[in-house]
This record gives sequence, C-alpha cells and structure tokens, in this order.
Amino acid sequence: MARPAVHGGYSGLVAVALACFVIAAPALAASYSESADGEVSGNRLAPTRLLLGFAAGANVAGSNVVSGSTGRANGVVDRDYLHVVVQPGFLWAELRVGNQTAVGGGGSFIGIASGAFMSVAPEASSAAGLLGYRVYGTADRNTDILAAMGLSSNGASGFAAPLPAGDYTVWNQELATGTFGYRFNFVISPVPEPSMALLWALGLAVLAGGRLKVIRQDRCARGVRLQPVQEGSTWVPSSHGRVEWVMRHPPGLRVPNEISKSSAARSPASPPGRSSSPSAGGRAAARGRRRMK
Ligand SMILES: [Ca+2]
Repeated sequence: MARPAVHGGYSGLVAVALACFVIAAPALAASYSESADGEVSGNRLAPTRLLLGFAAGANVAGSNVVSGSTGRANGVVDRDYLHVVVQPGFLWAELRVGNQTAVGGGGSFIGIASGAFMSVAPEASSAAGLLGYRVYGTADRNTDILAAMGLSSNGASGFAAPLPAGDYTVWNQELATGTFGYRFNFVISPVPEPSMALLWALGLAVLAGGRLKVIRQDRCARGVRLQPVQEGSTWVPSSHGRVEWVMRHPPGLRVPNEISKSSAARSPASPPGRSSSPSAGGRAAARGRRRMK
C-alpha cells in the first residue's frame, strides 16, 4: 500500500484593490515515483493523495510528474488510484504522457472522476460516473491527452479542459499480463489574470457610474426635475463651488418643465438679494395683525 505523500506546495494569493485576480509565486511542484515513494494505492476508496503545484521554469511549466507501473501478475491487476488536488487560483491544464510510458495490447486505461475517491468500480459496465477517460497508447507519448479525455463517451459526462481547481481521482490500469511503466505529467497553470485593457475598461465604468450617481443624488436632493437637454441647452457645473449641475439655456428659450435652481431662487418678482417668500419676521407680523382684527 502506498503511503500518502505530499511533495509540493504553492504560495499564497495576493489581492489587488482595483481588480480581483491572482498572482502565482514560484513554488516547488509535486512529484511522485513508485520506485521512491511506494506503490500508488490500489484501493479506489482510499487513493494516494497528491497536492499539485505550480513551478514555472521546469521541464514544462507547472510540471507534476507521476511515474509508476501497472499490469497483471499472477492474475491480479495492479490498479493505481491517485487523488490529485488542484488548488484555488490554478487550473489543471494538461495531462502529458511521458516518453517512457509502455502499454500492453491495444493500450492502457486512464480515467478521471471528480472527488477524493473513485466512485466507479473496475467491473462497471460503462464509464458512467467518470468525467472522462482514454485508452492511451505509444502514439500518445509526448502529447497532452487531457482534452481528448474530456470527450464524453460510453456514459462519461465529459469536460472541457482545462479543469478548474478541485479534487480529482485518476484511475490507471493495464489488464495485460506483465509490468508496464507509465509516466504522466500533470501540468498546472495559474488562473489567467485580467488583461490591462479589461482593467482599464472596468475602472472607467466604475468611475463613470459613481459620477452619474453623485449628479443624480444631488439633483434629487435639491428637487430639480431631470429633463432631457433642450435644443441649445446644456448641463453646466454650478458656479457655487459645490457638487451640483444646472441646466443653462440660451437667452429667450422657454422651457416649461425645467425648474433650474437659478430660476427658482431668482424669479422676476424677487431680484437678487431679496426673497419673494415671506420671512420668519413677516409671518410673525401677519399672525399679529390677524389676532388684532
Ligand atoms: Ca502501480
């Protein structure tokens, strides 16, 4: 029985204020070798666990190499079950078949299921319960087979590569008698960052939305009715030095529904400096005259 082993890791995530995206720092990728780390679990309900990592600059960026063997000996099939973990902020981009991989007969089987164990029994009559699978052969050496595995067939649900972060269990077996070595590279990549053009567009949209909200709130707070700009009229910043806008009309243009701040405060009957509405003192004097009548 294989011993659970974790040989890799990754650094943390960095949050940036303007947009939420992830930056991956270089870290040690994972690897597992049956010759060095022990036999990969043959128990589908307790697979060997491997935390996949990302390390740019390796043989292939994000390489996580797993090597071992499968086959049949004394009538017993050596099935290998591996629980791989794709960590948040990363994608499972490729599954590359190593040049050292050997198969018996027409090819060896490899399947993927979601979760931390393999729910599909080896004697199952279909691939129902698997995300996907492939019978790989020597022609697959030095190639990526992940996308091909995602083609749904024989009951497998199918998937589109790359696979997102999560838990997956890989089932690998060769039914032919003998020992057949395999070598797979689980290639992990960071979740792509938003492009600078997209960040600029998002930032401008946020700023424009905030400015429009301020203008609308200011107008509503002052009771100014929003009207479409009349021909020849325009909204201009207030001359009061505050955050408000007023509509300026050309001389002689009558706009019945527009109540600008200046027209409300300065009617012809109340020139600048004198209010047309009764003051508090005027109202008190009027009440006194009514009481005397
Ligand atoms: Ca094995």
